[in-house]
Amino acid sequence: MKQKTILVTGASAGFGLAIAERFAKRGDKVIACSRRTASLEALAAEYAGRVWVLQLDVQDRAAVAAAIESLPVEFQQIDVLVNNAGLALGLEPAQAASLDDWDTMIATNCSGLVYVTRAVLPGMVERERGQVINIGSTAGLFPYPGGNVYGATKAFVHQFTNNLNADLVATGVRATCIEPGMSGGTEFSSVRFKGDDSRAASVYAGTQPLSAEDIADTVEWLADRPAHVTIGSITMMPNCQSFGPMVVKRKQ
Ligand code: NDP
Ligand code: 8X3
Repeated sequence: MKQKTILVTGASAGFGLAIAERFAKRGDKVIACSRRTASLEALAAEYAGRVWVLQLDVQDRAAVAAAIESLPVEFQQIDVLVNNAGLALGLEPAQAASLDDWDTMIATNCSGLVYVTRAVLPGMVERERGQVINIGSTAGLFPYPGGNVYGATKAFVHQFTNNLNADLVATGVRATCIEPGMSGGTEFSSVRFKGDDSRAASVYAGTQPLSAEDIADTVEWLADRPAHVTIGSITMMPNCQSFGPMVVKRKQ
């Protein structure tokens, strides 16, 4: 298979690190982006010449444009963009949630994702080749208490992916939204609960959640589909997770 160039946002931890490592290991070229760079540098040291480290806050629109513009020539022809950087903050009901947390989720999960996409897409369309793989969530499909803005940002990711495919029809470029459910072994819940690691661990107690490797499997499979195949979305859940009934509160 031809060597690909893959840009992964949020590559310092969790899904993004597993995805970056998977592609570097199989011989592809990886542009690994996040704000923290220690694990990116470790990856670059292990896979010398195949990993380009990009310290980047996806919320910074000018920095995103400049970073993509100034990639070294051997990393410029991006075949696969994995928009993975994202976070949930808090689980309070909407009437009590922090507006700062809401702003950060919107700025990262929505604005950051569109900044990176807008910077990378013209090159893909010009080359008539490319894939955008967005990491959504089951939270964007199914509501849950406390999911308010986090779920809404992931619903944005879902519909943005659909609308990308509307614009990109017959260009050779396609988009997919992967929508995972409960996934463990990442920093997600620790970030959501602001470092309260025992609360974070309780999310996964007695379960076998999806792992970052499960998500990397799906990204790898998508990247290997032939160019005429567009897969709009993939929903993934661990076997221990399913849907709840509608809630009805009755008067006593
Ligand atoms: P992690 O917290 O382990 O990883 C999140 C990554 O995003 C980190 O590398 C972090 O890097 C990066 N990131 C966060 N903010 C920014 C920013 N402003 N600019 C650049 N990078 C940023 O979480 P997961 O791996 O679990 O989650 C990855 C994605 O998958 C997220 O979009 C999440 O919403 C989604 N998801 C997660 C699920 C789960 O249950 N874990 C399920 C469904 C979807 P750094 O801090 O170094 O910048
Ligand atoms: C992460 C899954 O259910 O915690 O997107 O929102 S959930």
